[in-house]
Amino acid sequence: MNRNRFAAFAAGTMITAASIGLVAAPAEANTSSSGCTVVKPAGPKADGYDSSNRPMVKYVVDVWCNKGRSIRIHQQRWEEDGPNGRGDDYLGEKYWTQSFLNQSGSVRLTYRTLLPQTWDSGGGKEPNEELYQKVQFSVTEGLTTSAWTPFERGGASWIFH
Ligand SMILES: [Ca+2]
Ligand SMILES: [Ca+2]
Repeated sequence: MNRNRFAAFAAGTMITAASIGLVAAPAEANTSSSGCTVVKPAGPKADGYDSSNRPMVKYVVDVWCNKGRSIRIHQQRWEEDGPNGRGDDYLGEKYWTQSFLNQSGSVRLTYRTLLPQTWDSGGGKEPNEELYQKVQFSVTEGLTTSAWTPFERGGASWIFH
């Protein structure tokens, strides 16, 4: 390898290492249990308007399971008032069940709903909502069903009215 080719090789190696670092960091925040993984839940995104012109938001939960698993997912939706979760507004919950009996795979679960109007800790109407979701799950394989994982809380999205 001549000097120029080596320099190009070394630069390419460094870029690869940096890329791996960027990819690995969020993966550590995922939750895995009993052959399934749920990606750390993201904050919802603004998602257009309903037929009455009210703003909508969309929540996404990404799930991956090994073959032979059935997963039950429990989502709670909250609005942040803080600090440390005290005074946060509970907005609702949803359950999904997905089966991966014949092959491993992934699925993206979505839930679209109205942007809520909540109150801040001082009793005023919020000009923007800080929305987040918490997700836990349980996995069934054959006759065995795992305990629910602890809730994993995602980051909050600021969505303006
Ligand atoms: Ca708030
Ligand atoms: Ca609030």
